[in-house]
Amino acid sequence: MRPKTAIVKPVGAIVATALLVGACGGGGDSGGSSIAGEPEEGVLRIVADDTNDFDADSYQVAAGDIRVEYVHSGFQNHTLVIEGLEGQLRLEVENGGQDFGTVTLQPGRYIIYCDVAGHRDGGMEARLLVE
Ligand SMILES: [Cu+2]
Repeated sequence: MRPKTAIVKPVGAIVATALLVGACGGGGDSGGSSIAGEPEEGVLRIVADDTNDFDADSYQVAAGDIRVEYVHSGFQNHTLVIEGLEGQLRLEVENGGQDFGTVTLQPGRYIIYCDVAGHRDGGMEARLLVE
């Protein structure tokens, strides 16, 4: 029985570490869908749908060069821009498509929205925390 006990201890430590890492990385991602996956450093993934909404009310990404991935789960035309930085990034999707772009962001709080007429007023905006 003694060897068994000696093996169990290190395994327990590894599991505890994995749980801690998972807790730190999981902030804000309550979706749990396979599309969202693990948050990747420097990548901001946003999903739009036909209810004129993004898949979250707020997003978070590390400052610097950010690859923005805009994914559509519906059919309507949607765009993605950052308030005040409309000239730097404008992604557009429709019919379940995807669009990608890169933008450099300093730490701060931003608002992202869809600039298709009426969509932002209909709630198609979200917060973006860059830190
Ligand atoms: Cu839209």
